[in-house]
Amino acid sequence: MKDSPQISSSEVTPEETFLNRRFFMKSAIWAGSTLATAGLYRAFSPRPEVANTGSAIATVAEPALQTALAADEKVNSFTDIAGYNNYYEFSTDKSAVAAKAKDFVTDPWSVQVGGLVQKPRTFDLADLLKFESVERIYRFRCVEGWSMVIPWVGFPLSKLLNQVGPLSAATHVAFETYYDIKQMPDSRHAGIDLPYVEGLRLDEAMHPLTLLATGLYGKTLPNQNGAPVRLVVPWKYGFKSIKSVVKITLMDREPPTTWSLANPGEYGFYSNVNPKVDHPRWSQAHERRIGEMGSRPTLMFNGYAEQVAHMYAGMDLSVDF
Ligand SMILES: Nc1nc2c(c(=O)[nH]1)N[C@H]1C(S)=C(S)[C@@H](COP(=O)(O)O)O[C@H]1N2
Ligand SMILES: [Mo]
Repeated sequence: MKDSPQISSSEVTPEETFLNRRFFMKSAIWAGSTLATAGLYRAFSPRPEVANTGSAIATVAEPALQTALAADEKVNSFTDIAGYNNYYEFSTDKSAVAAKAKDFVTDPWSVQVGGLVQKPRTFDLADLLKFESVERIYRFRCVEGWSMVIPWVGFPLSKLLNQVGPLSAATHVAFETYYDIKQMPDSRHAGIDLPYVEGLRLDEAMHPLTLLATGLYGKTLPNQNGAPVRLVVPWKYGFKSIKSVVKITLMDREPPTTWSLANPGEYGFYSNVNPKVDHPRWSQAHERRIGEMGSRPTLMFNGYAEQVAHMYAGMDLSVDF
């Protein structure tokens, strides 16, 4: 998992390439030779015409893991991912978020990590970008009933937590989003208390699937997707994946979370994707994949049951929802 530096996918192409690469990765012949495959991508794939001006982020290859995680599903386009957003600080209108977040200042940036840790520390943007980046194609399921497949770039949250050293008393991790009414004037209509806060149990936070994302499609994260750094927890409803994180605090109890504060009857702390536990106002059995007609069944833990179900053994998921 720690071997060859990989040509960033963004130097190659978007969508087509991700699909091609996944095809190649399944074939042992190509899995070992990223440079060779990158050459082929150039030869076979047209240049992208996406409006992603972010700078490229170098990633390391982790072919075995990626083939296991990547759904055999089409990756959503950059336009879908960066044009249909929930980021209430900027707007409650999904198609308006990108424009309203256009001038959001994400550099300089710092993330304060503290609470029950051995070595509290503030990470600035450069520190965060020093973590070895990987590319992960994850399904992403919003509690509202839509979903996408997103090629994230980032690093496991566990790597950052290991640097600060959680104390043995720590059981949970709290996260907080940046908040500034001057930069986020429409937040007065958000209808939720801000700053946006979220939380995980420590074992969920340390799980290898849990990422801090700094990019997507091989480039810097667009502001509307939570630049410069956001959480991604692919087996939970999208609102757990808190954007533009400025604070991470290790705690000895369950931290408050924005949507359960707003409506505890509708949104729980765990919020694991579960087709058998309906939202009080709608079914969660199916989802609409953005870019597709019709609907598809929602999978238990969003399709990551094999990796995460053990963490919830013995729990009644309709009670601890
Ligand atoms: N700070 C903050 N984080 C947030 C939100 C938000 O409004 N504010 N929306 C959440 C919800 S409901 C979803 S579905 C995802 C959307 O992420 P995306 O726009 O990158 O698809 O972000 C989550 N993180
Ligand atoms: Mo969501």
